[in-house]
Amino acid sequence: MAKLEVLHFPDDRLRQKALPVDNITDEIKRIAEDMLETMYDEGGIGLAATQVNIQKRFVVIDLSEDKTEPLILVNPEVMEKDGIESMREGCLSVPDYFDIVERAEFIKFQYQTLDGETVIEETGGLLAVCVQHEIDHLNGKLFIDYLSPLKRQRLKKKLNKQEKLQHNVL
Ligand code: K2U
Ligand code: ZN
Repeated sequence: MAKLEVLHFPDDRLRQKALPVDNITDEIKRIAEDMLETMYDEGGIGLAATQVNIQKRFVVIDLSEDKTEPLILVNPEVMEKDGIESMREGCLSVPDYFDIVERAEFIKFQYQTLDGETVIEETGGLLAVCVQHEIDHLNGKLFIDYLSPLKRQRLKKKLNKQEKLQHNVL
């Protein structure tokens, strides 16, 4: 197992559209395990392969308190959406920034397991939000893209200020 580097906004590699997983190889399985270790270590509940610069369509999720219920979704797709919900989101690729994002309240989604089995599920709540957040990553989209231009401008100012402070310290 290994901890992977998580890319941070505004890294352009976060904007790439990931490619489908055609063969679920031992390497994909190993990377998924490393992604779970990285996610747990960073205190997250989801992580997309794009965030660790693997441009392939798979994500890991674990909503359990004791980190014992990992979900590995290969080629996840939302099939149907219903309702609207608003939740305060953060992102391991946008450290120290949280804001309200509107998404579908209920989703029907499909994915392949590491065994190649196709699963179709319907869900709501935090899992629905997390699946949508992670699939956005696979499409090069970040939760900050949903913010108003004013909020995005404020975020960029904050990041520029942090970058200048870091340069002054180094
Ligand atoms: O994709 C990610 O960056 C992982 C997110 C997933 C997530 C975001 C919003 C709503 C549901 C799931 C994080 O694992 S969860 C939030 C977070 C952000 C920064 C640090 C720790 C946790
Ligand atoms: Zn994220």
